[in-house]
Parts: sequence; C-alpha cells; structure tokens
Amino acid sequence: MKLLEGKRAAIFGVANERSIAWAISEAFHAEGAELAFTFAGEVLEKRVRPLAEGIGSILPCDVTKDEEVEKVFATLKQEWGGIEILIHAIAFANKEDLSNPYVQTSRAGFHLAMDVSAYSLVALARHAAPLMEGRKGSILTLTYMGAEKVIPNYNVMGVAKAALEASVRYLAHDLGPKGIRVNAISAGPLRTLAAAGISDFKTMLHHVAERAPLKRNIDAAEVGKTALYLCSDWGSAVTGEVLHVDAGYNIMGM
Ligand code: NAD
Ligand code: IMJ
Repeated sequence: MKLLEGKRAAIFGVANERSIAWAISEAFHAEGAELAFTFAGEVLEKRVRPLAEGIGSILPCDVTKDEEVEKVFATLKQEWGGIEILIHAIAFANKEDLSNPYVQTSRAGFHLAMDVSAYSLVALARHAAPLMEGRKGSILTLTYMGAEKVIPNYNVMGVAKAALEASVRYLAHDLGPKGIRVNAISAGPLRTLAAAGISDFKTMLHHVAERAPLKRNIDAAEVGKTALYLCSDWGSAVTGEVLHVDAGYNIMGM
C-alpha cells in the first residue's frame, strides 16, 4: 500500500518544473495521491497545464481574490467531495522591496507581501477545513529562515514569513480539534523562479554549503520527501511545527 493511497491533495504554487510545489507533487504522485493544481494568471496556466496533464486537474486561483479562492473550493467539493491535503507554496513581494533597505517599505508593499504570502494561508485553511471534515487533514506551507534571522534583501518577505510561521501555530490550535494538522517546512535556498534575479544567489548557495553541518545545499526532492512525511500518517502526531530542511544551516551560531 502506497503512503498516500486514496488521499486527495490540492496544490497551490506550481509555476514550473523547478517549483518546490512541483517536487512535492511528484513525491505525492509516486505515493498514490490524487492531485489538483491551481495557477495564478494566464501566463502560468501555459506552464502548469502541460505539467499537470496526466497527473491531475488544474484550476485558476489568484489568492488575493476572494471569489477565485471560493470558486476553487466549490469546484473541489463538487468534483471530489472532500480533500485530505492542502499545499501552500506561495509568496510574493514587490521587486523593489527585495532590494531597497527594509526601512523604505511602503504601506502598499507591506500589505501586498502580507496578503499574498501570509494571509492567503489563513484564507485557504478556512475554506479547506470543511472539506477535510470527518477525516484526518494535513495543511503544509513553505517558509524560509529569513523569518527568524536577518537575510540581506529578504526584507518584507522575512516579516511576512514570520507572520506565516505564527499563523501555522494559531491555525494548528484552531483546527487540531477537527483532526487537521498544520505545519511548515523551512527550506534552504533553491534555484526556483522565486529565487531568480536575486543578486549573488550563487554566492549565497556557496555560503550555505560551506557552513551547513551537511556541507552542501539541499534539492527540491528532499523537500518533497519531508512533505510526504508531514502529510502522511507518518506525521500523525506532528502539528504547529516549522521543520527545517536546510542541511542544518539554521543551527549554526558561528
Ligand atoms: P515559485 O516561483 O516556483 O513558486 C512561487 C509560487 O507563488 C508561484 O507558483 C506563483 O504563481 C505563486 N504566487 C505568487 N503570487 C500569487 C498569487 N497572488 N496567487 C496565487 N499564487 C501566487 O518558487 P518556489 O521557490 O517554489 O516558492 C514556493 C514557496 O517556497 C514560497 O512560499 C517561497 O517563499 C518558499 N521558499 C522558497 C525557497 C527558495 O529558495 N526557492 C526557500 C524557502 C522557502
Ligand atoms: C528572496 C529575496 C532575497 C533573498 C532571498 C530570496 N534568498 C532566498 C530567496 C536568500 C533563498 C527566495 N525565497 C526564499 C523567497 O521566498 C522568495 C520570494 C519572492 C521572490 C520574488 C522575486 C520576484 C518578485 N517578487 C518576489 N516575491 C517574493 O518580483
């Protein structure tokens, strides 16, 4: 029996084959899960459709739009009746807010980063919970060490990730009595679209590989394997947790 046989997962955040959400999807598919993907905007639909083909359905969902969020869950209810797993792998901030000093962040830029990267988990969890009613559910989000420590240029995203991580704990408290677990994976740096255009990303990868206890970077498949643990019965007593998948980098002080 495969680990996720009979489980249905809604995956938010696949942009292309490099996306962390895609690595999670591949791990879930290999373990027998049924998948549904969402995409944000027509440009990404062209990328996501060929990937999803054959392994799952696809639905539009820009998480800043309440009506699109409602529609996705109404469709999932209609098509599947319920879900067991929700993956949230979404983040966005204005480009200039990831290069200017943090102190210059505008009110609008702060709101945008918080809305897309933190509040969206609350909205998705609220809509997913009734679809998970009566069965064991698992909600998983992706975060980064910039929530805990200063990472140059991560700026407003670090603040949004700190809110996201606190949300994981409050959601775990709210939804625990319904049998729904809520966790986060704090992943080490990975070359995805969200990391494209970051100046000196290569230097950052070297910095991590030199200092991390495992003396290397991670790959997306390793995030997939940890997601499998957290979202399957193997993680049945784990909730409200932020689990680092970063070759141990975060434990270092010097
Ligand atoms: P990615 O660019 O492949 O994924 C980001 C996703 O966010 C995209 O699919 C994009 O469509 C989606 N998104 C942005 N705005 C949206 C909106 N308004 N509505 C719906 N979706 C929206 O990059 P990724 O690295 O796979 O990022 C996934 C998650 O992993 C993010 O939360 C990111 O912060 C986190 N993370 C990434 C790294 C890294 O180094 N790449 C490290 C730790 C955590
Ligand atoms: C992002 C910015 C600065 C430093 C960074 C990152 N480091 C890493 C990332 C060191 C690993 C990637 N990351 C963890 C993210 O969460 C990225 C989020 C993101 C990226 C962009 C780029 C394009 C854009 N807006 C973005 N919003 C959020 O316009």
